Amino acid sequence: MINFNTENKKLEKFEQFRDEYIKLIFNNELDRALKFILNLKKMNFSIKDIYLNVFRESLYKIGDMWENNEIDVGDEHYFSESTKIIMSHIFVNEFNHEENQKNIICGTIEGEYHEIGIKMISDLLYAEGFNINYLGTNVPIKSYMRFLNKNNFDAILISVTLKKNLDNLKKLVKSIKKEDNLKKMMVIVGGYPFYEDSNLYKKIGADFFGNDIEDIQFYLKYEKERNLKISLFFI
Ligand code: B12
Repeated sequence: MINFNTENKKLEKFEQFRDEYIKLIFNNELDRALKFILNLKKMNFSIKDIYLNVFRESLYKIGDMWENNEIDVGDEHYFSESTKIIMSHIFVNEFNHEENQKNIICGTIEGEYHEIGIKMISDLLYAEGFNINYLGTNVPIKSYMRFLNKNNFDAILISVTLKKNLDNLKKLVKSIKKEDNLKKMMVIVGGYPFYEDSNLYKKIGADFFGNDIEDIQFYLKYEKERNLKISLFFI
């Protein structure tokens, strides 16, 4: 049973952490911001909590501040780039990675420059042992197809934030689904437009969408077990 009091206290704490993190970055104290984050880890907050409740929530807050003209676009760029630097530090120094043999490719669709969401998902899956090929932003459909045909992937995870980029995503998924050698690869999509419409992924032609890391972990695990059962059946 969920204890709402404990949950509320935890959320209040995270709001304080988020605000302290924003303050440190805007004071140009990147070093102290990094130490602050590493200290949360020492206090036994999980990386997932830090990623989702401190980084993600601070970025959402920055987005609101930008929309309300409280900060300039330069401040917003500076904040997101600083967060990427800190995430890279955590990725290199704080993750234990024990490979589980599943190969995943992650990136954003052509036209899409919002990458921190998919980088978070990709980092957290890496921490779970998935072998990650991270391609970053604005990847042309042709390049995805070339990359997919050269390698053997269990799943592709693509992120879209701006609705205007959904057409490109649909084209990519269509190209993937046409290829016989990619039939077994799971196509997973996510990002802002998928929060609004839980059936959108079907219209796009994808196999699954995830709002969060838990959905994806569960789906990939379930698929793994399903594949295992299928292969055992044929032995
Ligand atoms: C940082 C930022 C930028 C940076 C991005 C830097 C970078 N390297 O990523 C830059 C400066 C490039 C940028 C540019 C623009 N931005 Co901007 N940006 C943001 C901001 C502040 C934060 C985004 C972010 O990192 N969020 C944190 C991450 C962790 O959250 P997330 O993306 O939602 O990801 C989570 C889930 O969605 C999910 N998820 C995401 N992808 C995937 C994929 C899969 C497969 C799965 C399973 C899950 C999943 O998992 C993540 C963890 O929970 C948002 C504000 C906001 N509310 O999000 C605006 C925002 C997204 N931007 C916006 C706009 C309008 C723009 C511009 C058009 C501005 C302009 N006029 O130039 C351009 C467009 C650029 C482009 N073509 O892509 C609007 C979008 C409005 C809309 N809904 O259409 C927002 C909401 C700001 C606002 N309040 O209006 N932006």
